[in-house]
Amino acid sequence: MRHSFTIATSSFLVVALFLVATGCGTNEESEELKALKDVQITEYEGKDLSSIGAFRENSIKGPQQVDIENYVLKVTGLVVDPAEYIYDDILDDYEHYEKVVTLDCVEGWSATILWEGMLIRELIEESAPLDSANTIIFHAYDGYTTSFPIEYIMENDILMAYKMNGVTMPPERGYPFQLVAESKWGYKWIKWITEIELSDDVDYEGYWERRGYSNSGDLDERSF
Ligand SMILES: Nc1nc2c(c(=O)[nH]1)N[C@H]1C(S)=C(S)[C@@H](COP(=O)(O)O)O[C@H]1N2
Ligand SMILES: [Mo]
Repeated sequence: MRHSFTIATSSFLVVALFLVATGCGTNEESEELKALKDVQITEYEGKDLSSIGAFRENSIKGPQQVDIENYVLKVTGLVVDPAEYIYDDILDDYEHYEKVVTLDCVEGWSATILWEGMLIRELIEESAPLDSANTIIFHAYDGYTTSFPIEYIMENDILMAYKMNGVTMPPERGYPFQLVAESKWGYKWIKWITEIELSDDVDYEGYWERRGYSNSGDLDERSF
């Protein structure tokens, strides 16, 4: 008995040490994020904002470092004119919008941020979707995907953000671009976007959707 107790205790210790070593359950921040805290804004039009550091980092493959010199954003699939854009095209050629929106993760935390970016529908209209396109699938640098009915993106002024709380989006948060999928659960807010694919597959399921999360991702519905 004594012997098995020792084994159970030591395996518990190994698991606990592993969790501490990998940073699980904690809210570790890089030096870069700490520095951004001093320059980001904390209030906007009377609304208190969360800190960029308030997010819990739980991306499927950890933070991605996108090499902006080689970065291209593609619009593909069921369109008349497939297109490719570099980072500066998105910042310079489209009207700039800002919005305070709250991201709610299914884990129970949320963050209210001033997002700055451009309207994705302007980009999609340029490629002229075919009539058969009814779904938009977003792809990311880490292999993550998620999708939406085309009307959600075209009719709701949905932003693709490049700034948070007045500063350029840091790598952990999705640099260069994160989708501001308002009224949807956090797993719909895809970071490190690389491709916007027009599709006719209404049943397409992204990374978390394939693992049981709701495909609509609507905040007012159950997520699982
Ligand atoms: N590319 C990519 N985007 C992603 C994720 C991811 O793992 N990879 N995680 C999603 C989830 S579950 C949430 S809650 C939000 C915010 O996650 P963060 O706190 O890790 O930034 O990003 C979403 N976008
Ligand atoms: Mo999440």
